[in-house]
Amino acid sequence: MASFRFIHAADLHLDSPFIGLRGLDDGMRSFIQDSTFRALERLVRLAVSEQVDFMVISGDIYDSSNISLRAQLRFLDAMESLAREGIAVYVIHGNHDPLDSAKLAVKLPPNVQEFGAEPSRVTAVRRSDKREVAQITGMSYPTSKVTDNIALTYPQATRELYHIGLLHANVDGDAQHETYAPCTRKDLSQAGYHYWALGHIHTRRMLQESPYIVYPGNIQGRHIKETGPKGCYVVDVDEGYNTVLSFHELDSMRWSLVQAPIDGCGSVDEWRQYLERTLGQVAEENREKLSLVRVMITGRSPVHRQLENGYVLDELLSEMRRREAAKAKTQGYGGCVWIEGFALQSGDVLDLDRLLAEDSFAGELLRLARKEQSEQRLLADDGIVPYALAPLMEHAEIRALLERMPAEELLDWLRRAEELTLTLLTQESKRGEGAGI
Ligand SMILES: [Mn+2]
Repeated sequence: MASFRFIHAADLHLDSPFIGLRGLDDGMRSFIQDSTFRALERLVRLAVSEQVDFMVISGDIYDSSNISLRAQLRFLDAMESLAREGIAVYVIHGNHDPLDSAKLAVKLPPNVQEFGAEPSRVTAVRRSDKREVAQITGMSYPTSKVTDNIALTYPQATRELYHIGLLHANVDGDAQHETYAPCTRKDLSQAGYHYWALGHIHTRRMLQESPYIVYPGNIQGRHIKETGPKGCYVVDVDEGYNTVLSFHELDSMRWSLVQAPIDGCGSVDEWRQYLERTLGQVAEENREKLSLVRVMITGRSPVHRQLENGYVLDELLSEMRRREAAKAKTQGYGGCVWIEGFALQSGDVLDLDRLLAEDSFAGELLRLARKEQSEQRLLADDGIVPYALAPLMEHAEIRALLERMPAEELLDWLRRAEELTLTLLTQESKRGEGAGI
């Protein structure tokens, strides 16, 4: 047995299109557009500087089955750089880049081993002395939709060498991702491998340590649901097969949710100053990166009424973006903060506890809204949301949009509706009192 080191990366999603980002100037757009390529370059540099023996990539190298030539050529470049260093790369393809994808045949250098549509096994060697160190088993998706438990078709481990399984799959049914190649940790443990190098789930996750079952996450976040540091694992295996993982960041721009409560703010400008300070801290913490943030506006104060009025936030957004774009032109994208959007979840000043206990129409409404704000209720046939959406569901295009809408967005609507109705109702009763009714 001999010690060795490898990199486990997955879900590169090269040339991801970043659709749906609005208000970008050309410079910012191309910086964002190139982010997956920059992460790939960093991955190559890391492999060289860490002197790894080989690299495994667990699927979704490319972003779509209609693979761009640009993405293929960049990947080719990266693989050639690794070839010059004598670093072998073992690759499987996933649901985004299955074997039947339309791509031009760019021939990869011989240091790259791509697995086919059936599980197969190859032996990896240590770079320095060519000693055999690991058995690598993997298979690629033949088509984009693989719904069988393919993990069960992987051959059992032999007694020789360290066993690594490359698998693009949804392990233990993560509801946030498509359930391709569904399997359980138990299925994987039974194969007798030492390390399952997974891909597909974009959130970094160590599912188990004995054997290791690991999602490294993608190498560059692509939207607001992919927050936090993104990168890959460098894995060290010693003579006794003791395995140590260390995570390395590869992203050059980072998504995050930023809370900006309005509690205690007497004016929009007071809140704006508070927001500027908060974003200043984000910039400070990410001086080498572009930060892409969604500002969550929470809390209660009279400022809510002004923010609810649309144009205030629209204008603030475009001004803050304009300023950051100008800053980027002079000092680069490191330390810039781009607001992806505002999420208005705040409310006017209301005594909710009193209202909840009150025997009034507003009280009854609040109790009903609270009851509906659970995901089970949201999806229940007799819930208020299906009832309220029924007229819209008759329109085919709107129905298609609504059916794709995540539950959290529907909950957001419900909260906004609750807030608006309560504000109107309580204003109404205040006016009533004033008029002596
Ligand atoms: Mn993926």
